[in-house]
Amino acid sequence: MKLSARLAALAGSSALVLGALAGAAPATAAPAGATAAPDISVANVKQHLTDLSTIASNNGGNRAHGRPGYKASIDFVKAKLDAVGFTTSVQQFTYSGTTGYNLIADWPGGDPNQVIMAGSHLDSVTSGPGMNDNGSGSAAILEAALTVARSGYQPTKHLRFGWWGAEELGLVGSKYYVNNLPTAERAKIKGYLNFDMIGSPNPGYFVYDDDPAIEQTFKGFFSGIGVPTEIETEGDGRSDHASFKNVGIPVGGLFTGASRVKSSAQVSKWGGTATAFDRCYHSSCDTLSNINDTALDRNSDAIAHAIWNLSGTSTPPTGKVFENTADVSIPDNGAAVTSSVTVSGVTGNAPSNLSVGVDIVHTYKGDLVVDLIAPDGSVYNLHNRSGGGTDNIQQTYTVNASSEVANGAWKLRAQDKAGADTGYINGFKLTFP
Ligand code: DTR
Ligand code: ZN
Ligand code: ZN
Repeated sequence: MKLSARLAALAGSSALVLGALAGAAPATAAPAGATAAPDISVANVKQHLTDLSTIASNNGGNRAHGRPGYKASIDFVKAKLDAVGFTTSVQQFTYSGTTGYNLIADWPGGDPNQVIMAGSHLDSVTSGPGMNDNGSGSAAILEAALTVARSGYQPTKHLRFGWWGAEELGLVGSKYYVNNLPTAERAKIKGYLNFDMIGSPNPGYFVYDDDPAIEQTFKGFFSGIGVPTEIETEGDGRSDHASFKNVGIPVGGLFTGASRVKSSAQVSKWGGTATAFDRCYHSSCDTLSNINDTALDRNSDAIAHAIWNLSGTSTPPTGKVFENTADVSIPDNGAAVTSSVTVSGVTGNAPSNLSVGVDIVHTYKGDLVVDLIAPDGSVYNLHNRSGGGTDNIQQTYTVNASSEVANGAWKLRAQDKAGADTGYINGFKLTFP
């Protein structure tokens, strides 16, 4: 059953209340009160790792900054995301005379003023293919992103993913991204989650202790599966989360250890041996055989848990909310229908970030044209037949309605322009921030 986030706005309620995600039972129990995220297929994560390993083998044995294997890695990840509907962009930068690349991927929808971002560096060192460092993090967030698309997840907050270049040379790519992000855009990022080495062969389970809410989200997941964790103490400044933390963005992340030696107490806690967490750190032996599948699986599921729980909730709108939850049937391949709300008590014009909550239940969103109609008849197109056979349109749009007088009758208009699939308007909500 397809997962779908439901705008379960209660009639008359001024708060945007999200129902829990309905759908596939998670492979692991979510902590009480948490949203159950889908299980991440570790087989799929391993397949992405195998593909990255092949890229390294075909390009001189590594995926390092400035080498062909790195750009081939970027192209590989980008193609996967483009194929499932992400909005991707490749950001170029120059370091030590060679071109570097960051890949940014946005999942359409969600509140653009509240962004949850997950990132991993995609580059390796020159000595090897970099499977644990950091194919593991890159492959895990790639599979998390593909699972978002596959499940049709429509979070309240906006989801963004990043794959960084030249981390091994000093967090170069992530610093470039943050430094070139306007201050107003930085402020929208409510959390950055970093995953760098999450499949170490002799693993520990370390959680970054930066932002308390993010830390607790990860800790809650691991306690839910009975795996003890420790705070990552050497992390400060050691990976791309530092670039975000340095500009005041809340950060968190996971780590399974590098060249440091696992203590006997940690062996008692996690198993393994009192040797390095990853004896192949920055070495040619950081290959596919240098991955612990259980650690990779647990951390991949922890990533999904954090993404779903940090993006599926929203601080209720503080402004005025106008809502119509009456069902309006949409005739198959027929005339347009409308659901309307009458706005009153709002002085002046509507805002440039008018929040338009659309909840349409339909079996083929590609049939639909959906518009917002202002009181004076101005038309703002929200959806124009994209999405193919995916079910439902359940998302929040942000419309620049600043040229419209706020008070009056606003309409949500829907028209089905192709045969065979049917549906109805389930809810229409305007929020004036
Ligand atoms: N700097 C990372 C590896 C690394 C070392 N310590 C930590 C702590 C937290 C995250 C990552 C790391 C690299 O070599 O890519
Ligand atoms: Zn490294
Ligand atoms: Zn790394």
